Amino acid sequence: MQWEVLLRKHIYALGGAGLLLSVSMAAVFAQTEWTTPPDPPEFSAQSEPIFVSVSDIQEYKALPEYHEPDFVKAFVDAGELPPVAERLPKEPLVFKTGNMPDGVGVYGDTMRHVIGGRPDGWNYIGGAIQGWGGIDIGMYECLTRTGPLFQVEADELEPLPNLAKSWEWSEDGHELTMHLIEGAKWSDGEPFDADDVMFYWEDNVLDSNVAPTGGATPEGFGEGTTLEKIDAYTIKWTFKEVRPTQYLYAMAYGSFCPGPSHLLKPEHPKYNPDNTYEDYKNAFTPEFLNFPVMGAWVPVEYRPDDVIVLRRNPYYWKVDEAGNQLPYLNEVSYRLSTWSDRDVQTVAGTADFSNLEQPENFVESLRRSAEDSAPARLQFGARTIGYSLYPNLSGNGWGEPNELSQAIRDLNRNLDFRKAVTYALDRQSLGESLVKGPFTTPYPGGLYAGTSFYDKDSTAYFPHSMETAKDYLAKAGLEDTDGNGVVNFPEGVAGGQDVQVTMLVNADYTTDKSLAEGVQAQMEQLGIRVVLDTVSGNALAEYQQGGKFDWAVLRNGSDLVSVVQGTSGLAPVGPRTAFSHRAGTDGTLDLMPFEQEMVDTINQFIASSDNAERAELMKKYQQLYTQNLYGIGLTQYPGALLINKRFDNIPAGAPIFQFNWAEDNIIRERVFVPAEDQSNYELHPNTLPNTPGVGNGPISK
Ligand code: BQZ
Repeated sequence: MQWEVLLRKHIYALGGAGLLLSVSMAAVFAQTEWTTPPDPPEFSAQSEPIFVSVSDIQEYKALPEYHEPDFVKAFVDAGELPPVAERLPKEPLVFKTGNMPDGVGVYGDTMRHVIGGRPDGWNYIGGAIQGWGGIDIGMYECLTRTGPLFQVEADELEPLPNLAKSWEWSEDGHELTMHLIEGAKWSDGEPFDADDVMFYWEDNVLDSNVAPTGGATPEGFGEGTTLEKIDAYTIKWTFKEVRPTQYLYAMAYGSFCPGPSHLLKPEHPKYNPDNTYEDYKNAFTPEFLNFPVMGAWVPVEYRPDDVIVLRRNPYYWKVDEAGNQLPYLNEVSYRLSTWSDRDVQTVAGTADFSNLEQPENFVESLRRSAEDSAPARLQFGARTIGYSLYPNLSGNGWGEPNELSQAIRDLNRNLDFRKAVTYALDRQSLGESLVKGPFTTPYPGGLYAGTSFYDKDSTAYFPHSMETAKDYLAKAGLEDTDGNGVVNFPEGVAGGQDVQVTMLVNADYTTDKSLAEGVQAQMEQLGIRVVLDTVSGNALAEYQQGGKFDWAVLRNGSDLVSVVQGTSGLAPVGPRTAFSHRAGTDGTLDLMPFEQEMVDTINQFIASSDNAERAELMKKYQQLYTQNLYGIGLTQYPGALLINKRFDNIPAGAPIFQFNWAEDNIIRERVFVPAEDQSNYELHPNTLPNTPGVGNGPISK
């Protein structure tokens, strides 16, 4: 088989690959109808991380001198920028040379991304989307950082300081005092301080009219948690739980990345009665250039359906140990194309970065990358990409279902119906429909076989059996009374019509559509009609958050991969925390008993700092999830990092997805191109944000 030859060149025995596998024989199920999942076929991660301590990666300290690119120095000499030392905080974040695979870098060059998303605005905390693919990760910095944790020893795991440079717990463990980096500035020179943090918390997270893009909700930080400003650079959390270190992960990317309050506050309806919340969310369209960021790069050009160009942030608050202000790369760009094209262009060398996550592209990418002349290196990691079918479990109106959808919701809440669906799924053939070979493996649902909390014996797996599936369908009271091959609701339910399910699918990915079509075909054999509702990524978020679906086929987030990142997404711990079960129109969550047990287990997990207890709680969670089919797993497979060979400082074993995506994990602000390998690909060489003539559109409002 072609892939065998290609793989052999690339990979060897599966190692830890940054994800520790723990197998416990302790919890053995009482033998029932389900089994444990089949052992995945041998697969290889190409390289393993070099495990370090958090302190090996970075520290905060003042250095004797600082440096900047020559072209930036020209702006200083022209009086258009303050000297670099004045543009840096008192104690910048210093990346340690020992953790840089290729050491201190040099300035220059650009990293060219291709993405399938599209920007609808820069107000990330207000709910606007920038198109994904690392744009937001490069623009918005968060209190803590977890992407690079793939290289941190498992027993030393805790989020990296970031905008919060240090913190300490009170004696009683209910208070967490955090110290923000002092003297850092937004990319427009305005100071960053606690007012930015409090605006994000009070007027975006706590304001239920705002849906921050990273999905933050108050419950994500614990029921009843409060946050207060102590002074310009000090904030204090107060939790009901004792020392819930878990929430430090929620203060990382996605859910606690403050925006520039000096620009956003005047647009927020609380401070500007002329604005609606929609006006606030869309206050900074993609045409608005030089949107102030704390990130390494600033948007300076936007051409619809063509490109977004970002140039280095002259006030970026991180340096290397030689005092060089980061980033080394002067520019990053994002071609607005498709996710599949990202793979194709990176393999071909016309782009520089891709998370190879669509199996349809695996073999061709492997073939090309195996050639010595290949422009990009390809590095497979562990199986951290997975898809599930999520039945909408709300029975009390979330998403305002019509009569048919309400009847489907009621079926979704019936375990016999969910068992019929899971037994009808032939996961092996679903995986092989994406790519042949050792990549995919049947995925039962729940925690991934790779996280350190995974326990095979706590994982219920219902092997494919169409006969058993049909038995369960009958048990759920469904029969094909009109003989058209599709079962009908019982008399008096939805007029006894055919059981027809609307299934939400992300239109931006070939893989999502392939899987959905596979599920649709297998459900047809079972006797359920599935209608695909295929929507673009930006619209998908609204359908999903709005409950506008009967079923959804979704690629899973970091919560099921790492457990500690996005933990509040593991169960409906609050009205707006779970993918597939949110509060109904009356604001209440109609949890089923097993869901309540899942919520209690997650809350206990978050409140516990005892590792043994946490491991046991996750076994219980896995049993509840997989025995009750909270989500119905489909397939799971590894991703591969594709990066152009000219870049240095790419950490060994960086997974494309674990605590976060590779755009965060590889620490792009430390990535550089040796002088002798630098390209002429920069689109706006020798320019800086907030300088006239760079891109199209206004420099500021
Ligand atoms: C990676 C990622 C960086 C979002 C997005 C996209 C959105 C989801 C998810 C992935 C894209 C890439 O994923 O597929 O490889 O570059 O951007 O953010 O799927 O539709 O809403 O959660 O991260």
